[in-house]
Amino acid sequence: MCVTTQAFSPFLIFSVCIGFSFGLLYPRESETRDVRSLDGLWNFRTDQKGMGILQNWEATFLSETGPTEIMPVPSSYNDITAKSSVRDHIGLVWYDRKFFTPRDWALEGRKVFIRFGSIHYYAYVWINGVLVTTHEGGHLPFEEDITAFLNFGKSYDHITVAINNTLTPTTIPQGQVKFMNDSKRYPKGYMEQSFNFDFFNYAGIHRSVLLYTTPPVYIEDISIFTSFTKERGTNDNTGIIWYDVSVANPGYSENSVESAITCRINVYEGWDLNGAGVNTTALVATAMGCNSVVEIPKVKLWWPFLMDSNPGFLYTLEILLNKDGSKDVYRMPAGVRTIEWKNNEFLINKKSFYFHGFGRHEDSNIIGRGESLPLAVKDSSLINWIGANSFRTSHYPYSEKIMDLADRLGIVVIDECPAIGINNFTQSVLLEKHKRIMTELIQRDKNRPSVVLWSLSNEPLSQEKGADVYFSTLVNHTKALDSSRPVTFVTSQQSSNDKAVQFMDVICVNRYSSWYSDTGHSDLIVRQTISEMSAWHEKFNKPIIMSEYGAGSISGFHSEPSFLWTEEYQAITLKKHFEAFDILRQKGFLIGEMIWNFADFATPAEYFRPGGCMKGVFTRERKPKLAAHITRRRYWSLANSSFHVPLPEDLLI
Ligand code: BDP
Repeated sequence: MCVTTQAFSPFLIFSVCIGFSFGLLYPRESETRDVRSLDGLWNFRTDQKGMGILQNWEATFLSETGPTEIMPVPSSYNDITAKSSVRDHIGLVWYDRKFFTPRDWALEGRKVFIRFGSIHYYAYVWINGVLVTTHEGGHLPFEEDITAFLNFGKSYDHITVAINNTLTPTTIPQGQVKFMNDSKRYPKGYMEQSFNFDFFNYAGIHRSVLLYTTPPVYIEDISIFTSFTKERGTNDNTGIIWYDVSVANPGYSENSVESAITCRINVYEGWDLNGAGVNTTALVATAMGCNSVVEIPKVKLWWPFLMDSNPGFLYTLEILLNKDGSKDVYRMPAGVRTIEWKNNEFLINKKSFYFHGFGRHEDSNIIGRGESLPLAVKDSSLINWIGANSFRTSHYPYSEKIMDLADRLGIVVIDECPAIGINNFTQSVLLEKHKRIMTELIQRDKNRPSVVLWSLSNEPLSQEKGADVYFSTLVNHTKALDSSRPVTFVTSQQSSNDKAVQFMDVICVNRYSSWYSDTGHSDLIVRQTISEMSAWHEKFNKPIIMSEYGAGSISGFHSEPSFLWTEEYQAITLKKHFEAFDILRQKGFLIGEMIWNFADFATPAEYFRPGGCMKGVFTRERKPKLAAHITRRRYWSLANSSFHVPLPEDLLI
């Protein structure tokens, strides 16, 4: 949908495009919807050379096809067992389990969907032996209407999922499988998988598997766009939410009499993190129509953490759909905020916002990239402790649970697509896939107040032939879906040779001064950082975020004078960058600094990495290194000087 906001409000004039014709709303219970989880212990087995497909393993229970293991869902499968053959498996793996579908789910023309939060990388899904859907690409949800395949209270249902983790030059991210043909050195059929990234290629059913129901005519999608305007003669603001509800199956009628579809929107103060009901006394605004605007008097704005004493304020948007006898109710969180960007500034709610945060990974011991609520909450709490106001979902979209916490806590997010290290830009198949994944990402996260910037890719070979056409096409595609947010990608090239930065709204640069170049020479960091960032700004006149910098340290390694891999060397590296950033901020175009990385994370077996990438300011177990304390001082001091936030009393440094 493209709306000209002037049509709804006399105070604002600009047009913005939001919305899609298909939907993937997060499954939430309501008076008209049920949700059931299929998380739990599934059966699992690896498959050699696609035998399972040839032998139709989906037609029977997996345990009847050969030996199986017990596999928790959600989780990466790699680190769950004690077998390297599971950890390092390349190719297909299989999962199955039984479940029960209630009899009353068959009543009143209801529909039943199955929804996967993320499967990495390629998924096939069978219900009772019938292939119901396939999906390519990890980190994003997909769903299917499976009403026609279920047994509804008669007997159990059986679900089988096969997953292929193989990455190729036309997957996103890319990878290569190499067959080793030298029979003196390798057994027959030996293969190795390599990629253009350093994190472990965890695979499996990474996020929750949910069954949910809808009425026959149902709310398929909602797009919102928010703004606010001063109330005349007061210090208050009126919040404005433009919304667009798309309705699925609108032609359905119980008694074959055509009747109109009506939508009513109620806005309540506050949001229950489980989306379970509302406090009716907190109703603040209401509107009629499936595509309209609702205005909130004396609005409470969504503010980033540390910019306001009440960050992350959310309203509940309640959508009531009525068609004939069929009703549907869906509730979602909504934060009212604006974003703007200029050549030297980023503004949230018309105030200058400076990103100070991290690149992260979804990564931890045992569960790999599996979704974990305790971990998501622990990480949010450490982000809070350290005084970060933002993170980048490096190098793929994060789970909806992490994103929900960011919305609720006011943590600002740069939302990144899984296209890391991509190259070979003349393949249209890659571009088409990349566009589809951006569509799916925007579809999932378009309504989140925390998301302020789309990142198309991390460190593509953007100096290569074709990168200009490729990235300008992607920018146009992204802006056609959402013109309300700026677009970037993260470059590791030089300002002199990069072909894609010219199309971006914000420049994000990764640089490892004194680590990957001039290793050990931390005395060069200030000079090099200032001259490089200034060169980018001089050439492109756009705002810059230093999106990665840092050094590896092994927790417990110390030396004075500092030396590579010690906690002191990592701390000095960060401190020297802070010095450079202060000078660059005076020059007026640096809008953010993000340390690589929040926590240590797993990598493939590499002789130059001591058991993982050790650039975390926290260990993989989330214990603070010296760098965490240095960063904590820095980040709280930034909040103190910009917004008079008091420094924590327990700062150690
Ligand atoms: C950067 C990559 C990041 C790596 C980092 C490193 O963007 O994914 O983890 O290098 O090598 O270039 O530590």
